[in-house]
Amino acid sequence: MARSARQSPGETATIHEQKLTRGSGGELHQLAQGDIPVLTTAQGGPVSDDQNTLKIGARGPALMEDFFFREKIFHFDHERIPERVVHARGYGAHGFFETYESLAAYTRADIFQRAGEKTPAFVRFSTVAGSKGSFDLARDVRGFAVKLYTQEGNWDIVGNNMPVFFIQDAIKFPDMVHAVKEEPDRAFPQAQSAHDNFWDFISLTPESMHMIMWLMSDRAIPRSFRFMQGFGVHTFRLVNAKDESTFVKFIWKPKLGMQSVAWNEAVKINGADPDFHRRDLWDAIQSGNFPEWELNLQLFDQDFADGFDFDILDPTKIIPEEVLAPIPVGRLVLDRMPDNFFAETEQVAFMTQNVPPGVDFSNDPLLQGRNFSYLDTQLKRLGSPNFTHIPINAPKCPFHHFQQDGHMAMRNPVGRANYQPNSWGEGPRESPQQGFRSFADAEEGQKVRLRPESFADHYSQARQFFLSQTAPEQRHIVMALTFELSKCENPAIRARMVSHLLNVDQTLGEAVADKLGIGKLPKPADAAVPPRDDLPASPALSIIENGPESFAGRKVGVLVSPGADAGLLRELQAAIDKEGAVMEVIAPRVGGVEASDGSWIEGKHMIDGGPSVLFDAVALLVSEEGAERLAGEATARDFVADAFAHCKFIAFSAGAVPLLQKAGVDPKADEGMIVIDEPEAVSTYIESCRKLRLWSREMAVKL
Ligand code: HDE
Repeated sequence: MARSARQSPGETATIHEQKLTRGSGGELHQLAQGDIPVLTTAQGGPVSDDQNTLKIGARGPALMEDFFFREKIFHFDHERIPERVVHARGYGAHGFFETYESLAAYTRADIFQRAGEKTPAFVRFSTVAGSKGSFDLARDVRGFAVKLYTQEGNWDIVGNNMPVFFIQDAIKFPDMVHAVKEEPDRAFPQAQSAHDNFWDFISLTPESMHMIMWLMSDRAIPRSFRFMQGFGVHTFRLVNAKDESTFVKFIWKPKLGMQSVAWNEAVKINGADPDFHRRDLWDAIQSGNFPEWELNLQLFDQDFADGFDFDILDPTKIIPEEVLAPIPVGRLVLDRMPDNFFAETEQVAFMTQNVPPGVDFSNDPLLQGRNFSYLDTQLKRLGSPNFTHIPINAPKCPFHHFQQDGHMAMRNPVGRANYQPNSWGEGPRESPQQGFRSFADAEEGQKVRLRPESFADHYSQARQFFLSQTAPEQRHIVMALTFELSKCENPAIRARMVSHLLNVDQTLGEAVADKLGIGKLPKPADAAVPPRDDLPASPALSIIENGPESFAGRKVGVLVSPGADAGLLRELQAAIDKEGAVMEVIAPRVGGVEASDGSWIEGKHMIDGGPSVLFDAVALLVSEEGAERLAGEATARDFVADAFAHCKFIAFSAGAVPLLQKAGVDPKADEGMIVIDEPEAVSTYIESCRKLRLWSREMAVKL
């Protein structure tokens, strides 16, 4: 029940029938009344004045007695918890997983028993290296962590958007992370791998070469969380009711296809909207465009593993989709944002060891190490072994155990017996039938610290990845390597990296060396094993080859000026809506402009706030007069020049020509330039946009 507040000191006034009080600065504050609840302390005590501390006289010293002030400041002082040591910057959403068909033949996990079964899910996407407040479009791996609240407890698939990892053994993880994070003496660079320490470590760690190809590819600068794949990375096991095991790899595939941005674009997006990925997910979910992924399984047995070119326990290797087809087994839909970021996204605790009966681990040495790390890290971060009591981490199925007490215990066992066996007839008991049974794999051997010989080939799959990329994607890898290594001050590190690249691909190594200005090509690095014959290219590894079928989920930025053709704008809006895409208007003033027919076009952005890097395609609906005025503004010229340089499709009304010309863009440059006020032009434009980018322009613009 709402208590009525006593009035604060100070003059009160009734304006628009709301009770207001004047603070010491003369500003007005609303008072509790009617439906507005009374402000209280955390102990529930009503507060009379939230504007002034308790003092002796209006100008006197503050009093320790002011328990309300002390509680408020005390709590504020303790608002921060340690950020995650890796994956600190993340963004999450709720949703569900829907099982397509029963997988009982492979697993006894309850989640896979019934077609159509829906399981609540929470997903957190993240970057790895940057701090919590870093920008979204760092060149980095993205975390893709999925918590499935199954009827047999929480199952966490703590994956990344790349299917391989930098290292083969968990003992190297602290070194790898130290190397990529800011250098400890100077505390920079933030959220980037372009520095000496990272490349020093990498160039001394040949097992990372395959991952480096992924990290230098466009996969590391995704356009949206919604357009990236997710991978469990390690080989896991599924175990059925007969205790038979099948090896499995987990792959999430986005329904809207894959898409990344260009590096030059990423750099600018980070300035224009550091929350680009967050905002994108928020906007999509809040507007009812729920992103969706299909869970695919690569299933295989011991015979396949024995016959495969590489060790299935080696987390620096993939099984190409062309060698072993992934099978779609369900879909993940994200349909609700958390109510509170901290309570849910920040406090969510993912742990690789959270698996239900019917899912089990392999001996991948990275996975084995992770199974220790994730529990340990939650205690540090969340401060109590009772972190499972936090609603986001609590199972949604019945659970019973005897764990008790500790900091922040929200629920303890009830009754007398808090142990078992007991003769009180109280409490839960274990169940050999329903409980988790580890797959009884036979293991024997000497205790050793050894890397298996079968992990020794570090270059063949790196080469396969490079050769599987389209020409623009290969160019991007060359440019990314050149950029990153150009930031290394020590020339020896650059040369050592080139010596590895020569083992991946001679032309790649030569191109990077050339762009870095390395006059004398270094000798290729010594390889632990001789190179094998080229592996067949895998088209599944290319983003461009696996783009969307439509422009759905993408965004068009329409730049308008006073006198813009309102009819054309409506036509464009209708076509974009039909495609399932989004249109946003950019105007010289955010309030909008008067259109040709006297109607009013509202702006979503002003030009400085809506540069073209925030959109997948742009349109210029400007009158000739408007174009001439805009041509005098640097931001408007950048809008056009960037859209062109980033190979985007540009629709423009005939009046826009002066703006294009001033921006240095030839209106007839290529088929990506579409005059929009001609018949059928709107549909031609939308059709073109489905290709996302006109990569053939890239060589001309030297992106
Ligand atoms: Fe992690 N990792 N990791 N990692 N990881 C963490 O756990 C660790 C690895 C991944 O959104 C930490 O709760 C070790 C691979 C994601 O909350 C920590 C090793 C993959 C997230 C940890 C790895 C991942 C983490 C830090 C090498 C892809 C964010 C905070 C053996 C398959 C989860 C935390 C979220 C987070 C340890 C390697 C994915 C320290 C020791 C490989 C998506 O426990």
